[in-house]
Amino acid sequence: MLWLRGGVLRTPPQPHQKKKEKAKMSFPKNFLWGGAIAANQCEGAWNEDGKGPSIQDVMPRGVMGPVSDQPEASNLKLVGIDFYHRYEDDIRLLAGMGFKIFRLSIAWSRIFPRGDEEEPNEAGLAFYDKVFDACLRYGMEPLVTLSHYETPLYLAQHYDGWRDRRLIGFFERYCRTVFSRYRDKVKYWITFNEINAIMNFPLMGAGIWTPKEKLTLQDKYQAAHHEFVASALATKLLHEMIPGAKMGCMVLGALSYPMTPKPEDMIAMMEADRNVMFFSDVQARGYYPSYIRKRWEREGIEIHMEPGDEELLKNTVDYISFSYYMSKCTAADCSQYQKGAGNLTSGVKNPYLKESEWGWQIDPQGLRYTLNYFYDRYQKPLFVAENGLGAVDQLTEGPDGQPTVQDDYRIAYLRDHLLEVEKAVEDGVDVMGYAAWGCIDLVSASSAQLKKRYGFIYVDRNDDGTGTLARYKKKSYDWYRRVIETNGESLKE
Ligand code: BGP
Repeated sequence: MLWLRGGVLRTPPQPHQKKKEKAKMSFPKNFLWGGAIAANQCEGAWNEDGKGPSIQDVMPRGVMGPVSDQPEASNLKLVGIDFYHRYEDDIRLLAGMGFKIFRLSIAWSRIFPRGDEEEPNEAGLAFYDKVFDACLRYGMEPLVTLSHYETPLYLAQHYDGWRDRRLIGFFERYCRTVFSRYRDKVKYWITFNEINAIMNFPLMGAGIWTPKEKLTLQDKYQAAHHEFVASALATKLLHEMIPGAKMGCMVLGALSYPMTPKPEDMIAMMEADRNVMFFSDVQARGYYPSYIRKRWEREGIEIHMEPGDEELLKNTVDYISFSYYMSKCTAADCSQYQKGAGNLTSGVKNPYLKESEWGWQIDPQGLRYTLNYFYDRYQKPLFVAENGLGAVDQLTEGPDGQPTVQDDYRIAYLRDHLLEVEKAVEDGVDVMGYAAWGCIDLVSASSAQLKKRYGFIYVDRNDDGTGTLARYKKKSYDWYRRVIETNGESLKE
């Protein structure tokens, strides 16, 4: 029998021509497997070797609570997990899983304690020399975030953070200093962690000291403009100073689904997603999109730009990175639905998803969707800079008599998400790599808790500040080691 398809006569598919069962996983050979941390959530040593305080040192309750007048002992970040003194052992442990990449941040106030000095703090620079050397010795590429929610406190209190244009110059000096110092050690960089966080959490996102209730949209977009210019300048500098090095932007990637197929819910979704994509649009395309210019016009927002700003913005990033923990739902009228919790953002609860102990809805397929969404929009390489499950872990005795955690729930979460990353690769998306968030337990950014654990490595420290700080491998440690060793093949087991 002959089939007519597309005007051409064809023979029907024979049994042996049926779609083959896929034999191999599609992760590229050089896929950057690894994990991620941030300085303020794990280093501790908040005032050692000349470090100045950062905004985190006065945020004892994360974004959930008020700031304190000065660093106070109850703030778990002041000690963190003591990475500052234990980095060598921690890096060795992480390397034991075969990490190819280790995302970490430089605490800006270790290098420039106030932020506006002319000269850097040599002890701070020397610390990161040792950290990067250790990474390279153990075969891991460091991927460095220049600003991960840790604006120097002085810049927040005396300049109102990124609302002041002078921060562009201070950031430029900081970038020049670290690019020149680490030119032979660091190839991968990110400018601002979750740059879109400025809209909901202006202090954490952009070091803005003015209480957020007093800020107008104009204020926030103006501060974002300064960050965009600074980011473009950093990208330009990096390309000039370290040929071949790659700069990425980083956004909090929580995209929305429409609550119903009603056209007005679709429009609400489009608008919600633009609030996220606006930030990568500017950094990846190099100009302000028409939808935001129209919005500004409608709302009477006028962004002050200096001559040369728009030209500078054309220095676009080499890759797009994002954090992914959850998706959310939206509707034209959200009031009739139950509100969901979320990572620095929230929407309407999706009735089809389960959630973590902190109410974040778990949606592995949303990661495949997000990867495709970003790639369709930019056709630039993507890096999953954060993903993971914050959970309460119980320490038990392992088969070898050592303390451990049977964290099958974490393994299931990560496996499900990684399988979706693989599907995205199979969809044709260029995914450079994947960093599991909080690969070693650390202090939570939103709630400043330690019991919200993400790691493959357990750190014995509790919310009341007790604990020996000893490190123990969880069950997920060996699981992830095998995933990396087999370049993802073991995910099928
Ligand atoms: C992102 C931040 C991280 C991190 C993570 C998990 O928003 O970039 O710093 O902490 O979320 O969030 P949390 O620590 O609140 O669980």
